[in-house]
Amino acid sequence: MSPKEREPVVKRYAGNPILTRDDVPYPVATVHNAGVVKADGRYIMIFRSHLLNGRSILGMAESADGYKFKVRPEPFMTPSRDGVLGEYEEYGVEDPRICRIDDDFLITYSAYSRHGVRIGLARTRDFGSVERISLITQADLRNVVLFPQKFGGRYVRLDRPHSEISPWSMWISYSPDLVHWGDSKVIVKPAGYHWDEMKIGPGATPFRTESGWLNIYHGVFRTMDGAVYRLGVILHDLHDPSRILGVADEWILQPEDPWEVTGYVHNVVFSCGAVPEEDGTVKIYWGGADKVMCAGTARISDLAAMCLEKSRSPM
Ligand code: M1P
Repeated sequence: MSPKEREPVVKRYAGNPILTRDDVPYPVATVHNAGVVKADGRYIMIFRSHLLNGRSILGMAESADGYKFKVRPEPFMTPSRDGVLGEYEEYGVEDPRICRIDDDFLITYSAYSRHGVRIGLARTRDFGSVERISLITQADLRNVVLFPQKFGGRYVRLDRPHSEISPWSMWISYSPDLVHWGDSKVIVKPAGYHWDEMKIGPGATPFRTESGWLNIYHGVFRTMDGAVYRLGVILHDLHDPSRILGVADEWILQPEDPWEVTGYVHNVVFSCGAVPEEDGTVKIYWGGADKVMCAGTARISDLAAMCLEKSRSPM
C-alpha cells in the first residue's frame, strides 16, 4: 500500500462473497441485504432473495464462525396471502433487520405492495417459526432499525421516510408497545456535495459501545453513471440516541470488489446487519450489488474515533 492510501477501515473477508444464489436450495436470482445476529454462539442470517419474477422473499442461513453459512432448505418468510398483510405484502418482503430484546428476536422488514412500501414487524424466539406482529408504518417508509433496549420506558427506532422536498433523511421515533410510533423527528440529513448527498438510511441494528451507539448506515451519491451506495458510521448518545455525537465525514466502505461493482444493481454495498464481538471488533455484513452477501471486520474503536474526530454536520 502506498503512503497515500488509507488503511481500510473495514477489512474484507478473503472468502467473499460468503453467500450466493448457488448456495440456496430453491430457485432465486439473488442473496443480499441480510440481517444477522449471534445467538447461543451461532450466527443466524435472514437474507433477502429476488425470486425469478423480481419479487422478494426472506431465507435463513446459520453459521458457527460467521463466514461459512448453510442455508435452510425452506424460505424463512414469504409474502402473507391473507388479510391486511396479504394486501400490503403483495409485491414481496425485503431487507430484514434483526434486533434482540430480552428473549425475543424482532425482525423489521419492508413490505411492498401496489400501495407503496411499509414496514412490518415480526417476532421469533428460536428462528423455527415466525409470528407477524403488525405493520408499524404508513406507506413510504423504509430502513427501520430498532434499538435493542428501551429508553425512558419507550422503544426507539430509526427510520427513513421518502420525501421529494428534503433529501431522504434519518429520523427517530418512539413507541410504548412496538406497534404505535410517534414523537418523530429528523436527526441526520444527507450532506450537500458529499458521498451521502442524495439519501441516507439506517442500516444495521445499532450496537452499544463505550463511546455511544454505533449506527452503520448507507449513503447514496448520484453520478452520471447512476447511484453509488456506500457505508458510513454515526455515533449516538448512550442515554439519548436522538443526540448525535458525530457522523464520520468519510465512508467506511465503498463498492470495489467485482461482485459489489456489478450485479443486480451495480455499485452497491448495503448493510442490514453487524455483530459486535468480545475482542473489540465488529463483523459487518453487506449485500454486494444487490446480488450476493459479503462480510468484513472493523475495530469498533476505529469506527467510534471516525465519528468523534472528524464529524460532518448531522444536519
Ligand atoms: O439498490 C440499492 C438499494 O436500494 C434501496 O435502498 P434505499 O431506498 O434505502 O436507498 C432498497 O431497494 C435496497 O434494498 C437496495 O439494496
